[in-house]
Amino acid sequence: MCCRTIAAAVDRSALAGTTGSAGVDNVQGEEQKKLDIIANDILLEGTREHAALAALASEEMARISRTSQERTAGQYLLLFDPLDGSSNVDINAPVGTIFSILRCPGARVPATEADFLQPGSEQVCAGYAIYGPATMLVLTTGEGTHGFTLERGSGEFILTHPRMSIPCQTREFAINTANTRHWESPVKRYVQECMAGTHGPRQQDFNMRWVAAMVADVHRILLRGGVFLYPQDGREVSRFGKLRLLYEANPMSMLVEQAGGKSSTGHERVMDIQPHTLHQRTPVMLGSRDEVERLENYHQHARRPLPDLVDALRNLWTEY
Ligand code: FDP
Repeated sequence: MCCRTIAAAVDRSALAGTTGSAGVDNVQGEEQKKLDIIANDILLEGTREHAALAALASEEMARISRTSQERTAGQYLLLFDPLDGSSNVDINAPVGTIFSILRCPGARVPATEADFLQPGSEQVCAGYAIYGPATMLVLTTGEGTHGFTLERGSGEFILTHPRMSIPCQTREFAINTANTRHWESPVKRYVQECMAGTHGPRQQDFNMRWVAAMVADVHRILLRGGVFLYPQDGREVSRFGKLRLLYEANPMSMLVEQAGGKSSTGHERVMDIQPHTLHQRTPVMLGSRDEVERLENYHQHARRPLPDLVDALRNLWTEY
């Protein structure tokens, strides 16, 4: 219901004058778009009265918001990124809503922020809506990942992509290569080897895609495979990665794992991370299993000093 309303708001944005910046920053110090705020309000409005929910958390809100059920102890906690990739709105490119549902531990009354700090493996449901040429809802409750397409006439989501499955192997990767100089050596090595194509160690040509909306990049991977990387890097802002653990990385990781893929920070499974703060960031590498395992391998390898030297020599060799 909320996703249908957000889809309509995105659809009308150029006509309604709701593209562009709202002129304020969110809790993470990032510029808020008008539609970030609109989508957040739609979700708050549409879920606040839900009997099953104890509290909500959003990328756009510094603190959690308790629902009207706080006294009757709703059983679940809802987390969301109301409009992922929102800079795409201004150019009529895909954006989405990402969400995650957790059990409220012991159905405490009222729920607290600490109740939200659960590892991704505790999620009972995860999903996203993508607002592209068609609006789709992609969901998992732990029994596979399934895609539903909005039929605009009836307003119903019809199951069109049952049991989505990510092939183990791929020749497509997604990363913002403008950040190459900031990456750590295992990520540099991985991307350089992909770019070296048939003459490099991978002995095959790779393709690169970057929509700059995680929801769209992950959607492509669920449909045809690939690997998506937003690693930590040398910049202060992404020292611990860019993506938010609780309402971006965890739900996407559950969807990917339920489709047979893998999701890692390079060092550990994303869904095993014990969160410490609501808006915590994490590095993410997810998608086709063989590629994510290769990345983990490179990270493990890079921890030892000698392979680090080998990497440095390899980088020099590739650069000159
Ligand atoms: P955005 O900031 O536009 O919301 O959530 C963060 C995110 O988008 C992802 O959806 C996207 O993959 C990434 O950031 C884009 O990052 P770059 O600006 O580095 O391209």
